[in-house]
Amino acid sequence: MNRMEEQEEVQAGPSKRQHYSYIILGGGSIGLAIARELARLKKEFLIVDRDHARVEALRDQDYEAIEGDISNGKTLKELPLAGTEGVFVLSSSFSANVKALKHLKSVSPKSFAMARAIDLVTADDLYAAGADIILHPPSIVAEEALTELQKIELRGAAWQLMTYLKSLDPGRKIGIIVHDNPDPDSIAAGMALKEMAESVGKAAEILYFGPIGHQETRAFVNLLSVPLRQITTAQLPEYDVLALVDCNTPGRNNSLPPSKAVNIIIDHHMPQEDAAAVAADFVDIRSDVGASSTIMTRYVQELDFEISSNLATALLYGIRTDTNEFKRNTSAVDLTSAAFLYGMAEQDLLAQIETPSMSLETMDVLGEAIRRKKIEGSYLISDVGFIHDRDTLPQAADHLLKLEGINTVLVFGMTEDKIHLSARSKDIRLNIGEMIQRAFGDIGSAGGHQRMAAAQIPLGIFMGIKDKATLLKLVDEAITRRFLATVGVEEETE
Ligand SMILES: [Mn+2]
Repeated sequence: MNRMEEQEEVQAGPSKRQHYSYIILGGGSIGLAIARELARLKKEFLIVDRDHARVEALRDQDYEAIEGDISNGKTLKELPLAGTEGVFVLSSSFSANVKALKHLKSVSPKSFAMARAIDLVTADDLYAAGADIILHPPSIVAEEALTELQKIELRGAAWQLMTYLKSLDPGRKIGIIVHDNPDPDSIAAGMALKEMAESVGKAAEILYFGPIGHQETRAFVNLLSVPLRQITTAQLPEYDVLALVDCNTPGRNNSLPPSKAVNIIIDHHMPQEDAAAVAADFVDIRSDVGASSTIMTRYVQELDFEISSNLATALLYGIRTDTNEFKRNTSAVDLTSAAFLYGMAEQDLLAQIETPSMSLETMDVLGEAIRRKKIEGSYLISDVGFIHDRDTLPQAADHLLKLEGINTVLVFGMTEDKIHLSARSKDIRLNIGEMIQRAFGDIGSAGGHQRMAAAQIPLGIFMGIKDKATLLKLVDEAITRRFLATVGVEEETE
């Protein structure tokens, strides 16, 4: 093929699509292994190889591939490099890889380059030519490709984030926004980002808008002395750089104005709407892990960043709570991250967080729940009346379940416009989640599982009742009757 045709090929291929997440230079066996993984992860990518037959074979497998000599500067110049997450330089020729890297870094200095080393001796030359990461084939081929790619991506992201933090002007202040009503995972991830920023001399503060509702989270913040600042949108201009952790869209699960631009996004939830709305200088959203704390732990590991035992404790607790003790949305990375943190974390502190001292309101609600309990066989029902904080209900229910002879507990209370219910059961023949769903699903939102359940019922028609005592009485009767009828207990039988 002559040079003219080769250039036409280069232009004809990518014109089909404007943007690729990855570009693979060299479509041999390693290139193909990476391509398969990228395809499985539904990433957009383009393969460049100078061998005509190989390109044809790749296209037969539905990969987007074009012919081009990767050691030629012109080939690199014509590639759609803008906005790519990374470029793999994988040919089997060391000199072609070095040339490709040099051209790549001259036409697109910001491109993240991962280059194949034939042996570890040549790795230094590849670094000198501009490689950000060296892939050493035996380890890639030997290990499962998925974990390898996950590792490569995390390593790439860790370095990109660090590079970004370093590039910020020293005087700029970073505001790290954890979501409204922050949970331990978001706070721990925010703490990690703060430590990373401070390690390169950048000031950072962890910010939140909503209240910290759950008692264990308050214990977590106090015991680990997490520096958190509650702010309002009016205070946002104090920060030059904004980061979102554990959420990914301004205005969604955080009180940022939806039009507000953010600079950093780190999350493990998929964006709800089109991904185009999620834009920042640095974005790392990976829904294949169970916690944002896992992502931050991997960053810390990749960067060989020394962390305090406080941060290790926080991250471990974040992973454990977000994966519900590794029972929900858990991946192998969550477990290896937790294992990494375990030795550094303070176990005593974790134990204290899990058994926090009780707030006055919880104590009041528990007192009320005990005083107003009604027992029907092994069922205990308690109406605690008006409440401010609905998080007090599950805690009261947990305590009441400890009562001798009681297997199932229902505690409920009222806020301005809703009735909140919390149920617990240790009766293995009963699925309390299903029971609550059957009893209240048609008049409110209800759900749960074998041992715990919750429901919220809009006050609706009861709202018209002005007399509080009457309202309480009616609600109490209605809820109790429905619950007992569903579990099959008739009132006043004992
Ligand atoms: Mn989370």
